[in-house]
Amino acid sequence: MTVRTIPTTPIDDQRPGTSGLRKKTPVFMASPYLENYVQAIFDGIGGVAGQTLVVGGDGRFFNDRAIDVILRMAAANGAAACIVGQGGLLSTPAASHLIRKCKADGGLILSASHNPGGPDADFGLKYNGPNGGPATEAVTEKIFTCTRTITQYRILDADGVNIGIPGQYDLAGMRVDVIDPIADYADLMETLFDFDAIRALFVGGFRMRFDAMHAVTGPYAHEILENRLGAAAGSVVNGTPSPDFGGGHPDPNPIWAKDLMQTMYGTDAPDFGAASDGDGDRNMIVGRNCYVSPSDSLAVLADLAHLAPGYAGGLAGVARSMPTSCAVDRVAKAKGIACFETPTGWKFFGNLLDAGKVTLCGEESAGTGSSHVREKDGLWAVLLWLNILAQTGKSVAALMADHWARYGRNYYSRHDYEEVDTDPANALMEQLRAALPALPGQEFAGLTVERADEFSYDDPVDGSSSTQQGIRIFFTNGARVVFRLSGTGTAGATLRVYLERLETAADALAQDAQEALADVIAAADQIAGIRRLTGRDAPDVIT
Ligand code: G16
Repeated sequence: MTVRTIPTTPIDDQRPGTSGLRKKTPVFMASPYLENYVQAIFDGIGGVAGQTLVVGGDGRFFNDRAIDVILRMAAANGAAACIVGQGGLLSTPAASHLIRKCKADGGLILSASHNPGGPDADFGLKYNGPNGGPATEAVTEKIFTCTRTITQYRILDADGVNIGIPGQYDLAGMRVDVIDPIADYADLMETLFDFDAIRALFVGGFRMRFDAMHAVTGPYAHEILENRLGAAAGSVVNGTPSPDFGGGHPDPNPIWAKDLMQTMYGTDAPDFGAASDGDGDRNMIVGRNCYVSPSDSLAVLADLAHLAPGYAGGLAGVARSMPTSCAVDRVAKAKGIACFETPTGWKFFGNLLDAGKVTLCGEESAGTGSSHVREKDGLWAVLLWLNILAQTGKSVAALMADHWARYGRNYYSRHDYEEVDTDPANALMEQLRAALPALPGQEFAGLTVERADEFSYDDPVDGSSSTQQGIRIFFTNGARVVFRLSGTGTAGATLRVYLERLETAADALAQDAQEALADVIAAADQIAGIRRLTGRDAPDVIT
């Protein structure tokens, strides 16, 4: 086995986005694209000599071959050990847990999350630090700098190890531990939730459907929901991970999890429905005839988390990304705990969690999580919901009605315009930015602008500052619209328009969200000229 040092030159487009580097699969497969980026990660974090790394991914097309390259490069760069999920599988939250549990120096997670997988679809890679969380902006910037200055990468010229069989292997002096990807994570869940109470729920005839969307959470859900908790066999559907996610789009929202929605809104629906995404960090919650928006889910979990043993002592504080609805803010206020508002991206929660300032965090993009790991966690959210349902004996719809009656309802929706040409998308944002000072006082679709700004964030823990994190327009009636360009797409630009309005009148809490937001939607289009600038009549995805 020899270590080869291969000369290379920088590749232009390796700037990480909201969550690592995501590109079309053929881009990653064209050597040395992956090799350059892996070497840049290693160099950007100051080298991996003597380090232990966790490596795993969501099983999408190219996952196994990419892991083979990463292991041979880690060995060639002097890493002491790599811990790899059997078959190259690790859900993102399970990888975060392993990094923390094994006190590893960090991890490489292979996923493009909710984006489709396959030879012509998407691939991604990100680095998580020793706290188990996504690299901070500062580390990400160092990695990016290394992609711009790279001159060579190191790789072992050898056969890799068989990651299909658990065991301990040696790769030119680097230990490779191939482990069961599920057991540690499932054990962690048992420490947080009342498994006996949830088991009793199922014994009593409670029915659920968990749609794993042919992605990584399937084996985790089979083990936890069916084997450990006794949900009926068949409660987990689409539970076998496939490299192209069964040809589907593993994004747990009402559009892409349509089958689950139809089941939950059909006759004889189960009591509870849930879905997770490609890498298992997102979740969707839906009761019988009752879809729960991610922002509402965060608010309900913040309100009732104390019903689960892991959170019985209460929450230190909560955090949400800026575009997430303000529903959780009122829960925090009622409980007298802090509520932080961060930019989009789970990496921004890491410092708050590490410093013990918050226990629960969440985002409108179907992500909720807690201090148990440093990633959002799909199955964790499902289990917390189950624990709350078991303790209260109420249905999802009844819990939502209770919540809105107490706190009011933040009608909320996100409209996505996907694969818009980059130039008009950038022009739209530029025009909005330029218009900000003149907006207050103006009226659009019957709503008057109170204030308008561009969100920036000063991290209260490390003092770092992040600017241009979304354009916000607040109306005098308390409604809000936010405009951002997504940082996770792989083709063109995705314009995200986040719409929100608080309603407290008792007889107006059960409206359709799009109808309740009709004036905010119209105002957003008038202010930003969405139709005019993008040429689109309607959003591609509404969540
Ligand atoms: C990632 C980030 C999330 C973010 C989401 C959408 O999630 O971790 O914090 O909310 O992307 O980001 P954007 O609006 O920039 O597309 P995931 O599940 O894709 O890893």
